[in-house]
Amino acid sequence: MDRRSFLAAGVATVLASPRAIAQMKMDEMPGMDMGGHAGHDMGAAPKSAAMLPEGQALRELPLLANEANAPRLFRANLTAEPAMVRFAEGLDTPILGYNGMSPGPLIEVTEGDRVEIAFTNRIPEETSTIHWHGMPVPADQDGNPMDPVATGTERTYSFELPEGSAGSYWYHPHPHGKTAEQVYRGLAGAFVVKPKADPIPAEYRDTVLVFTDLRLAADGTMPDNTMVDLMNGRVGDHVLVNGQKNPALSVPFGTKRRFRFYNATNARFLRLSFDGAPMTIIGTDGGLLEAPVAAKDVLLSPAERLELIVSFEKPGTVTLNMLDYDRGWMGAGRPADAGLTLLTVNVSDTPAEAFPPLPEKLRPIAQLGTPAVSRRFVFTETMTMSATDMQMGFLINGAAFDMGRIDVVSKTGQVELWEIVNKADMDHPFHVHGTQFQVVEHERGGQVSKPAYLAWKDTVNVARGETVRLLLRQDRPGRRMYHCHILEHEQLGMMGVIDVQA
Ligand SMILES: [Cu+2]
Repeated sequence: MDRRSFLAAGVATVLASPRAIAQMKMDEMPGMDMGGHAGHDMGAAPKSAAMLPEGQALRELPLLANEANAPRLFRANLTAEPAMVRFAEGLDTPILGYNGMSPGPLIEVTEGDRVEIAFTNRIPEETSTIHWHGMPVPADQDGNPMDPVATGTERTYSFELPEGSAGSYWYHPHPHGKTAEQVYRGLAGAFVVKPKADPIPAEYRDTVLVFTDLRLAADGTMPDNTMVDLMNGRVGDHVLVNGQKNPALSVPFGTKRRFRFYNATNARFLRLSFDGAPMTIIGTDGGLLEAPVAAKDVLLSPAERLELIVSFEKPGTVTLNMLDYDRGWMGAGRPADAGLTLLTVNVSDTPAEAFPPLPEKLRPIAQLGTPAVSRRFVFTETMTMSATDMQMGFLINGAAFDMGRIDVVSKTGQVELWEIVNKADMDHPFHVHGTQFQVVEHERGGQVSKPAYLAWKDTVNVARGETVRLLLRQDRPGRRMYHCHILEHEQLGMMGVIDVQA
């Protein structure tokens, strides 16, 4: 049965029916292969009973300490390890943390720096890696699934960050078959590369907000992924900001604040707006735009980042809220996100000292030139069922990920046009390792539209039924991954390998 006829048979009804759920328990189904994790419950996750405290002062992410005593060198240790945290009163939650925390410590370096990070994997019985999402690092330093770090072992990642690479990157595990679980259990952190000369006035400060997603069972533990999670990507009960639910920030009125938004969730689409404070976009995944762009709301698909300036012009309460966004959903449990408040800003009636204006020009962005080759990547979803077996696939050009297969051979320094065609019923955020690309156009229903601004990005949402065209160049040789950043989709096959040859 193909996926469409399966949908026609009523996936929502099937998955919502307790009898069907019992019958479809995956561990009772021989041949079920959902990425190697047996025993998933077929139903939508039960709603969490846990109440999380709100309104605590927004915590600043602790900085990862630089242990080097030399200029232009950043040397530090990161350990992935089990930890215990208390999200809800009276409930201990086992998580995975970097240096015991989630999100992991904030890494802050300056373009031109050399980075050496010793990584220790203390996750029991699992391999892991650290992938430097979006960063221009050598392929063998990029934490690919082909380079696992075994439990109980250590390796050092080292790379140099070239001039012009300032941007809002992040780090997370990328081991084969375990990325989704290790990330939702807590492994993700922000990695900010600062420019040598920052055009944004220092008075605006620089506040990193890492959005993560949390689902807690009544006993405080994090439940395993369900069938619905595997189809849609895991969406929890709470969206956290720097590990807190709806924390509070206090500023004097007249404050202009620079925020870096990070969507570090497995699968949650964040359409966000400040109620009562204008937003201006100044940067994307790979750094600053050419000029500021005013925005009423912003959409961050999983793994995307934005830099924003928010003006708190009037005393009172300003909230950062989620708006509705329909990214396509299979089965029961579509999250009702519209109206959720992620952050509360208390704007006092004491006026701030005068803020210097935002510059009209931020930095030049050179357009990538005429492409030497064009490539086409078609996303499809498949679902097959028989009396004893059910298989789902998330495919690129008809194939599921195979670590031993090279899907694309490319050349360093060559500009390429990549056409990402989403023929599936869900949005899929597309990510390529090792470089930043420029989106050229979107096409949907025969309508072609240009992006609102030229920008460096490493992740772009490809809406269902949409085609996104982008220009890209890989400057370093080696094997690079490209994949959907709904991590459950990546796990179920929506990933490929590009071999960039020198
Ligand atoms: Cu996807």
